[in-house]
Amino acid sequence: MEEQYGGLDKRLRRRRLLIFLVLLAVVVVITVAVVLGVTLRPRTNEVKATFLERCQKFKDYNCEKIWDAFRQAYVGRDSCNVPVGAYDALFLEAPFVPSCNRVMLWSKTKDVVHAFTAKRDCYVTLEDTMLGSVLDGLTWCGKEGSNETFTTDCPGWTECENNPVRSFWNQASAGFANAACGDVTVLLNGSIPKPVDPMSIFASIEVNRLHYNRVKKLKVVLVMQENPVANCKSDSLVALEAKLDPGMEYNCKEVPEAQIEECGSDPEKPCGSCW
Ligand code: JS2
Repeated sequence: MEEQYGGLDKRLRRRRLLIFLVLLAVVVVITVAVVLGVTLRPRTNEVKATFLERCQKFKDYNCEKIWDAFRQAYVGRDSCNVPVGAYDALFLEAPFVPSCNRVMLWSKTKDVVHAFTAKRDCYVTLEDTMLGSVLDGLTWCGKEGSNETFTTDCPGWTECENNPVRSFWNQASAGFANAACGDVTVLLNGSIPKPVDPMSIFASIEVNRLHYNRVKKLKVVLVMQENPVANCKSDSLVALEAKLDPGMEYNCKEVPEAQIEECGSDPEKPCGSCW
């Protein structure tokens, strides 16, 4: 008799364990589905809201029209098949305004540059222009068969050449450099062995577009922190000077980062005295 109950008890325990495992599996599947649904869901509204909010800070732009010109570059496309030319309509809708003696380029110095231009309006970086501003820090892509904008599951910068973010910044940097005239300033990083990295946007795209018929001088500010590893005589800087159009003036100054920060914070000081 006892064995019979013991067997019944065992079957009962086994059945309860089975029900528990099935319920646990259902909970796990639902949780994974919800997490994937949230992370991979389209974010059109979020990206569009940020885009329009930032765009509206600039006068005389039809922001809705610019958003439409922007999205048509990548929506519905394989996000490794968005070449720089996909953004042509966008840059026609919002071309860069020529800027003389105010263009500031940078490479591996984004934080110090934007901390400076946030306080002083004597220079303009790409990210201070309308198009550079609306997309600064954002990630976006489309998917074949979808009309939406995604911000997750997009290709990284090096994953494929023709991804939406990389093609935008490459095309924007080219357009911004083409609109430069007079003196151009570039802030480079003295804490790295090669302040002019040939693979960088500055070296591979922007420098090639500084032509003597518009740009008369390139001023390099080599930002020096504690224990710098480069100086104005470093190979990559000598090579930079050699690359410039004949006739274009060049100078390079090694400037402590603290001096740039301090000068940027003092509105009494003319920008030109900061280096
Ligand atoms: C801005 C982004 C993002 O002269 C500068 C700027 O004009 C920039 O557009 O290109 C130059 C800097 O690029 P570079 O020389 O490759 O230096 P880096 O420090 O390695 O570049 C950081 C990334 C520049 C392109 N870029 N620019 N805002 O949100 C942004 N995302 C990327 N990838």
